[in-house]
Amino acid sequence: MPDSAASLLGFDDRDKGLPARLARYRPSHWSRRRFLVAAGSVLAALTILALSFYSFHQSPPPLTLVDEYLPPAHSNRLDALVGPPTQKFRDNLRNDTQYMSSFISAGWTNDVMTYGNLIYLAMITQRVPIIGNFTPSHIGGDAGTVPFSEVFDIDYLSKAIGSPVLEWSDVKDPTSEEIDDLGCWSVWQAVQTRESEPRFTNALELYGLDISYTAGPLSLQKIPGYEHDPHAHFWSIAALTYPSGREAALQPPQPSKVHGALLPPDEQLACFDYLYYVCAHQSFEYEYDLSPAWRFVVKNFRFTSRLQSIAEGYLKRMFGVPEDGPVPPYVAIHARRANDFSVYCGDVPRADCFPTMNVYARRIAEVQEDTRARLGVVPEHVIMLSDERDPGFWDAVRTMGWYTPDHTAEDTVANYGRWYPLLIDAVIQASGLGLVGTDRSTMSLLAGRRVQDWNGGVYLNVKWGTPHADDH
Ligand SMILES: Nc1nc2c(ncn2[C@@H]2O[C@H](COP(=O)(O)OP(=O)(O)O)[C@@H](O)[C@H]2O)c(=O)[nH]1
Ligand SMILES: *[C@@H]1O[C@H](CO)[C@@H](O)[C@H](O)[C@H]1NC(C)=O
Ligand SMILES: [Mg+2]
Repeated sequence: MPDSAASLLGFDDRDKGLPARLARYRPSHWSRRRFLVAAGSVLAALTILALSFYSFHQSPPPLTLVDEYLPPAHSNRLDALVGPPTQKFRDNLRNDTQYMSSFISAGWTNDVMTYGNLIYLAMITQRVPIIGNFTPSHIGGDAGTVPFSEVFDIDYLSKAIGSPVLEWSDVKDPTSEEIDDLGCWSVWQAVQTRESEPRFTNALELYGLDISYTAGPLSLQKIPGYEHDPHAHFWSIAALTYPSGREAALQPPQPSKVHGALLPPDEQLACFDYLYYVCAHQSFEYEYDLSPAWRFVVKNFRFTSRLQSIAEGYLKRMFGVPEDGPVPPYVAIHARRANDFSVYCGDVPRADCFPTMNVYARRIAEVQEDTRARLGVVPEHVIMLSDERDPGFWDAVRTMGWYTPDHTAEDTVANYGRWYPLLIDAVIQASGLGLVGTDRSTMSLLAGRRVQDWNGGVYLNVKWGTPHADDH
């Protein structure tokens, strides 16, 4: 039976050996008497608080809102730079501001998510993010790049998140011939076991950045050494941007490609090779409602009004409604069917692997049921968007009475460029009252979240892989 007061309070004497300097932190130091005195004081304080609260209850004191992550003194996003784009990027960095950058190298939606992760990481470390253009991969390497700000309203984004967002073309003159050395962390070398090199990027070619990489610590990986999941946590990476975490992780840098420069990771412009596989809590986190990168950042990637109105023109011509009339409510289907998805079919023939029109029709009916019950609206128009090239597929779509944007007849590529069939399709996927997407497609996923969060609509996915995959 315990007899000391400390034991009665649930403490024991295990830490008697603590040095005197630390003894006051020892729980057993809290004698019963001190506990009673402390409890008395707390009670008194609570009474005073309650009384003052009562006397103020009709006019609560105004709150002072502090924009925690807002880097100081930049209300216009370009104020986060010294001035117009310079020949060498460093000449345009303000000496009172810290920055962050990273690069992309995957399909367009993956790249949107990667920029979202970069911006979120910059927010939580109070740095100004510098993002680059979108680079072509699925649409053909020779298609050229497209600026982020041609797709998304970057001024809106900066205001919405309370932090300036910069593009490389704001920082460094895109026509500059200068090749700037820069020290960056390689997250990729730390989190995956298949390749020894940093993640490939176009940073040299696009921005004239000759990067010397330092491999990140293996502890960046969520499950260190586990070959099937290359995710890292936002805060493990963030730790590298503070002196203590940086010092602890430093190792010899690898030579840059052009100058053979050996540079430790830059402190003013923190940079990382690749931030796609990053999460706060769960791998592939954009799939979950908690996703902070979606909720704090990518939700605010609103299409530019130019792109939105181009897409609305397509919708009106498709539906045969007047140019100055409203677009009727519709449901979009995103059918992802290209070879990078059919490889997952294995031995199952394509026709059995991907969903049939009837499988889509059942999901459309479910979307309509939901909007009827919840919003009192039944979107009758259905639009199919897909990366399928087989004309037989598109014939079947028309047989269902569904609409499709006609990028051939509209001459989209000649009028707007190689990126626009994709961009217009993405806006159409995002602007309906419902999206029926393809399971495991990030393009469906982001479009679906836009439909949910922007339009109050419904997002359902179709499962695929076998003829009965979507049975439910
Ligand atoms: N135009 C057009 N392109 C598509 C469509 N679906 C897929 N693609 C192309 O395929 C790429 C898919 O890669 P990504 O965007 O990363 O999404 P995911 O692979 O589906 O997760 C897109 O970026 C487009 O280039 C579509 O409905 N319309
Ligand atoms: C920072 O830059 C400003 C403006 O160019 C300059 O006046 C100031 O002296 C600089 N401060 C430091 C510490 O270099
Ligand atoms: Mg992809």
